[in-house]
Amino acid sequence: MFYDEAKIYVEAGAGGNGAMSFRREKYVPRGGPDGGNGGKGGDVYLVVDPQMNTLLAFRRRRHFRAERGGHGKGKKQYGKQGADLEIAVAPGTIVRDAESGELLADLTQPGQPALVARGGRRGRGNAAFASPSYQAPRLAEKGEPGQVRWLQLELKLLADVGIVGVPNAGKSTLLAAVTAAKPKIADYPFTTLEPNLGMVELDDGRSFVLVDIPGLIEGAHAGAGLGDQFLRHIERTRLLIHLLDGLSNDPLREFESIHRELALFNPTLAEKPRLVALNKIDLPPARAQIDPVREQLRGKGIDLYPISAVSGEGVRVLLYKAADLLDQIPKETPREPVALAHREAREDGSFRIQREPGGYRIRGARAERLVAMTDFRYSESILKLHQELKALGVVKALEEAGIKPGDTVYVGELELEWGERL
Ligand SMILES: Nc1nc2c(ncn2[C@@H]2O[C@H](COP(=O)(O)OP(=O)(O)OP(=O)(O)O)[C@@H](O)[C@H]2O)c(=O)[nH]1
Ligand SMILES: [Mg+2]
Repeated sequence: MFYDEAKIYVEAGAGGNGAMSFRREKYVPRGGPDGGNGGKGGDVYLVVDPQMNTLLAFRRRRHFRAERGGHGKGKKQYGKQGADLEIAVAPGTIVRDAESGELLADLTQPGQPALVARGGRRGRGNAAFASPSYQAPRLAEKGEPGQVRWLQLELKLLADVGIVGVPNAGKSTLLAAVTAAKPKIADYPFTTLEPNLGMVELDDGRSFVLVDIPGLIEGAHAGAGLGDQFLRHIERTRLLIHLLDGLSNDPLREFESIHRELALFNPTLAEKPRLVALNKIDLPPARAQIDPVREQLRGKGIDLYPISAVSGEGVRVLLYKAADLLDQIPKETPREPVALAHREAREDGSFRIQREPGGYRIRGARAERLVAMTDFRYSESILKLHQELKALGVVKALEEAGIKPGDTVYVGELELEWGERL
């Protein structure tokens, strides 16, 4: 099981309904309208929590709802605003709309919130509609439904250094030797089934995050072995340690085939700065390979770092070299979160009319919102909706499409019967 992808459902709170109410007082024969507005629905945000490093939490909980706004009441009492909901995600989480695939946010910085579902607008109470020429409005709006969507979360682990190599090279042994991570280690290939992360802390105070991924073999990009599904975990690392198995018959051939697999997955991986280490030099057959392998790599302009992950020989030199290189390679500058606010605030009045069996469907953000906010208990609300749809051009478009009284009009989740006034 891999926990670096998750699909979650987010639902912002609906706006509270406005109230329809008239003042009742002793000795005042006709009180004015005093129905208060509803409260705005709560928004849903994703926020980076630096403590988290997986999306594991979303296997236990997938559905998230922000609070709805309170309903307005008489005596001009406003409904309370629905509380926003913040969902904690690990740094490096990429958020997409699951349906459209649209990138919504790329969350790297702690505390950086991304709005992913907008709470519904408040419904206005009848007091809000009162004017000198309209002194006793008998209508109120319903709150707008909150935005609802499925999100696809993807976590690219933010490691600085990735260890790559054939199965059994000793990658996990090296990770375990230099960090507090406790990966599974065994003398058979494909011991590691998912990436392990650990923090290296050098005694000069420098530190970096190391990730060990499952072993690669020739053809990994086409699915051989465990395939290339883990390579995305090292796409954002700044440096690779390519670990060669000192007990292999031909470490250099393996070096080249792994390098090809990296390039086939993503050419930038093959271009990443890297250190090449030959492991297991505590064993004589491995030690005997140092000179020939070093010689062959030198021909390619590559230095070799002989190490033993078990005895520790050469490891310190390798880690210091890695830290020195990292000092020169800038960290990926965190990108700004994709701003959603302005894009969604711009709700234009465009719409389409579609023929459906037995009626017509209106598609368009504003038209759908106006209908969703109409409280059909009040005939004045229906009249107001009619005027609004007329102003948008919807009524004319329906008539041109040939609508007749009695036909059904579908808008969002509602079905309306086209009548005298609508
Ligand atoms: N003698 C010796 N054995 C080592 C050394 N490093 C790893 N090994 C052994 O090599 C075997 C494989 O080690 P792992 O760390 O599991 O190898 P890996 O590269 O993570 O393997 P996969 O996860 O399967 O890709 C284990 O039996 C280790 O004990 C070393 O420096 N010296
Ligand atoms: Mg391993």
